[in-house]
Amino acid sequence: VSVMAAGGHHVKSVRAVQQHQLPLSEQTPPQQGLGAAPQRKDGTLKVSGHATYAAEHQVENVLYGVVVQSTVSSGRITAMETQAARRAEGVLAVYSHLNSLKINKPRSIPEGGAAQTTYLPIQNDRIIHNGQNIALVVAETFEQATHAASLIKVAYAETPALIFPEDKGAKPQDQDSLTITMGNAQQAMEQAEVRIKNKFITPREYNQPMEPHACIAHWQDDKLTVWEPSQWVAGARTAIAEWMGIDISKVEIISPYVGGGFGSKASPATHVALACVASRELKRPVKVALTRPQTFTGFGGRASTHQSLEMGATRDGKITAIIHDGYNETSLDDVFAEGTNRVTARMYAIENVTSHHRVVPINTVTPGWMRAPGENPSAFSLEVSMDEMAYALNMDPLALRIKNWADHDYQQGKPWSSRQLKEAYQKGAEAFGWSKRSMEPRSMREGRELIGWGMASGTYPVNLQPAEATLVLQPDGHLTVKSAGADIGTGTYTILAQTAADVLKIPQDRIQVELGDSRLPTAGVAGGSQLAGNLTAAVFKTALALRERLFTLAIETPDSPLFGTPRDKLVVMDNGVAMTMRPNRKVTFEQLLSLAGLPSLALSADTFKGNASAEERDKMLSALNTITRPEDVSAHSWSALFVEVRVDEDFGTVRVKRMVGAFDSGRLYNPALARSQWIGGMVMGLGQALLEEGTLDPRNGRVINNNLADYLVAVSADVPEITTIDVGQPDYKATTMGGKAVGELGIVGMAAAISNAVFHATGKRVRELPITMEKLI
Ligand code: MCN
Ligand code: MOS
Repeated sequence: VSVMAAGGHHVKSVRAVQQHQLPLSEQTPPQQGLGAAPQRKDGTLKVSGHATYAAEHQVENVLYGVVVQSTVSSGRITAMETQAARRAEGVLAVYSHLNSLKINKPRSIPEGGAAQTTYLPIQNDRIIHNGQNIALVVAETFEQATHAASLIKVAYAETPALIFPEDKGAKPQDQDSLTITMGNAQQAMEQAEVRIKNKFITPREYNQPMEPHACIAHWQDDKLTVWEPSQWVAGARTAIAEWMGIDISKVEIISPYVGGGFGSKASPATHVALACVASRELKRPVKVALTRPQTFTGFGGRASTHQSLEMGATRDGKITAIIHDGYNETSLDDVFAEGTNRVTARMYAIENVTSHHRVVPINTVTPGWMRAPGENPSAFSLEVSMDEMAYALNMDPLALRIKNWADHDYQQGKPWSSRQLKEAYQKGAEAFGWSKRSMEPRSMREGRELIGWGMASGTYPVNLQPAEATLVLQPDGHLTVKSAGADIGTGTYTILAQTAADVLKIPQDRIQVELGDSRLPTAGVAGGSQLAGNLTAAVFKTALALRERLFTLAIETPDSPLFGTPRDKLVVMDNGVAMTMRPNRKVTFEQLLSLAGLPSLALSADTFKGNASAEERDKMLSALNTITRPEDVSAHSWSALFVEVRVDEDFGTVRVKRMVGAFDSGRLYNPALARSQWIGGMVMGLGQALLEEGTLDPRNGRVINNNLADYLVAVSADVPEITTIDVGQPDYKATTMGGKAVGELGIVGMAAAISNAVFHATGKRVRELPITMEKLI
């Protein structure tokens, strides 16, 4: 495969391993089933503007809500002057703590709920962070609401704020569940022949999907419909029902298209609560869109992390101990842990590891998920440390990794479900030309440019949640696949059609997929890189059941041409059921349904264990603590990343010249989509390495660069040639369909690979992201 990337650069994809055939595969239409790469179902709709995003939905009589945010970090609101706003043209209401609309406390994610934070806007005068949602102005037009919001004056009684986790008075809290104790790290460290110890910092980073956070809430006849971009409609429904104090059956979430989320649309943010209560109060639909600056504090991005990592090894390169401590900031009200030791004890064969993670409550919005929370900063410190250890030992960084190969999961004491990481090292190194690398920093250059080659490894676990699916076959051979799961730009629409096509041999253009609606068969979160595995499993099971149903009809319907045929002689093909060796003995779906007197054939199946009640199922899919992992094995995706950077010697500017990623994500459901996910992660990692950094005003905690002109993300011009290599093998111990995590894998380790390459180019170690020019000159 060879296509043009966004930047106009050539992107190569190398197929290293042939995909195994589906166990149940008969002749699948070419380029249609799992493992093929048919065009994206939603592709044309999206590029032609026909995919309707939440706030674009046309609702009659809609009102516009504009959020007002605080301008101080800590204290109380002493006065809020809203009269001018309320009198302004078109304004229906100004809601604040002064005339609060009741919002109930939701259960937050760590408590087994679905809300990202338990903070409740406009319930009282308390300020806990700058940019906090403190009022909602509702008017007939967006312009009127925006103008009226600008007329509101707020006075505060400020109290000293904790702006940074290092501030005096900030109190770190241990996260016991993240403590790792293996062997005796202290003793092993003392005995180690070579030791390194360093500090690592990653700054605040912000999810900035193209579609900002914008919703429409419509309260009607005691029911609430919310058009909300959502990675998880079951979770959104639960969080909103809790806020509103109503039953989940009264709430419907509609979210067929999501313009990116990267974790930030896992749960509805608090402006959604404001839209919902305002709609109930005013009995009209209310649309609320955060402005781009408001998205920097209307919900949390990646917390800044601080880590100290000490590593000990023998002279010949056997790593004997790691002592690793990290912390991240969280809000005053809620605990969000960006577990800095998520990969520390997993990646290599290390017997002695001690590690702690802490959170430090400060005056900030509760941080949230951002692509590979935990694994990402964890891999940064570990993989830069590996490079530093390689230099301390004068050993090739790749050779050091292979020397410390873990043949099983040392942390959990379990076998790997599959681990094609050596293949990734090898194929990646080969494609990159790693063997031609000189060890010495500053030893490669072209004119004024220093050339640096660096590498790192990444990993992401396999998570599991059950799901339901419904398939409806029409007499004309059209099939509809239904699931509440989301497609946030990942390809869910496409892979579910592929799954059904694989079993039922129906061509793609006759398959319609309906997603992202809480009325559809329930599904879990598009988060933790698991939805693809969870939903393909549910659709596969349903499709098999539907095929069996068709066989039964063919065998048992009196006038069927296949009446009485042994079941094992039947196949589905060409829009119908036929006999294996005698394709002329055939009945079309249309004939069959008509003979059986069925207007259509609908079938549902699910992957829940046992006979969970409807209530238990809802609960399972609206709480994140019900996510499981495969039991007897340790299942993860793996990567080896190689990069070349060019550093301008005089200016210290870093450009990434090329990136090679070799990935083990198990079986790929759609190699084109998987590659697009991997390179998306790599590009986001590039931005993290070189550009992304939320900057706070130390006086008041304001996010200074709260816009896309000042908060820099990687754009096409930053993105070089990217090669991806698939080294995965189907892993049926990990998931039913054999695939492992894809969505977040590409970002994990990327910043370390770039930092390592920058060291090779310049001889300077940058352990604090992003790697900007002032850190290199
Ligand atoms: N896939 C595949 N083979 C597999 C697994 C996945 O071909 N074995 C492909 C499929 O096209 C699938 C996609 O990869 O739709 C992602 O699958 P998966 O890894 O299961 O991830 P989820 O569907 O759960 O998606 C969420 C994941 C996360 S957690 C973040 S964060 C992230 C990511 O996806 N946010 C994204 N990728 C994103 N991509 C876009 N465009 N926008 C985001 O907001
Ligand atoms: Mo992804 S950060 O798990 O939504």
